[in-house]
Amino acid sequence: IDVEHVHVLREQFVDFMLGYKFAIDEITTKINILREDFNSTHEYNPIEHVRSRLKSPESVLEKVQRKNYPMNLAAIRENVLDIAGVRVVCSFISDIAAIRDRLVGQEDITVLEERDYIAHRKPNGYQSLHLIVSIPVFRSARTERIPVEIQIRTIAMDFWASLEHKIYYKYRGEVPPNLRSDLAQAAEVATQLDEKMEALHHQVDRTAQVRTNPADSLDLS
Ligand code: 0O2
Repeated sequence: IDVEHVHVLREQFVDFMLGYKFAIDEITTKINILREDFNSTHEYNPIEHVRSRLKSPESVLEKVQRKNYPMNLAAIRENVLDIAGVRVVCSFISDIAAIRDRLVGQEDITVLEERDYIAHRKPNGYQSLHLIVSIPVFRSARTERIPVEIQIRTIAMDFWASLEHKIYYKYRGEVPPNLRSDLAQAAEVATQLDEKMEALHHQVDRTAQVRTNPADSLDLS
């Protein structure tokens, strides 16, 4: 391989990664629109915060090697589906489905994969709803469909996951059994907190309805 060829490959890779950055921009805009619209029409904000990350070129290439995928851009596009990642942190469990449904229902979004680690919690206690979607990105010379991994979870699930992530890295994946069982217990507590908060949330909602419209509440009872 000569120097010129390496230069071309590098440019192609930089351009390839740029598509993922644009896909993150598109999804983030969609989520911000949902957030603002919810706020305006329901006076309610189901989204606490949104984070996004673009996988570094090193970790994309590391994953391709680790998983033995062919080393070309088409194969990377097809196989490495978490290059673009967006995490939506919601206040309550019911917000997760509300956000999911409103994203999945948009006609330019195609769901490639969905993993519900809330209905089916991972053995270590991890909970989150994972969607892999693809979205068109309109570039100056062409349109590309780019996959984006969207993780939707509550604040409690996010709190748990960020601590577990730190512990996992600290022990390089070999978490001692006592810590593992403490983490599983903490996940259970997080679920209980989520359920309690959800119940409280509904209670507050009902009280607010009675206050603003006492006649309606009489009809309901
Ligand atoms: P980062 O730094 O967040 O990107 P694969 O991605 O193919 O290796 P798989 O099984 O296809 O794995 O994906 P999965 O498990 O549906 O989701 C992968 C991502 O979800 C992870 O990305 C984490 O962000 C999150 N995740 C999954 N399981 C756990 C877990 O047990 N604990 C925590 N804290 N996060 C988890 P990365 O690439 O690992 O990390």
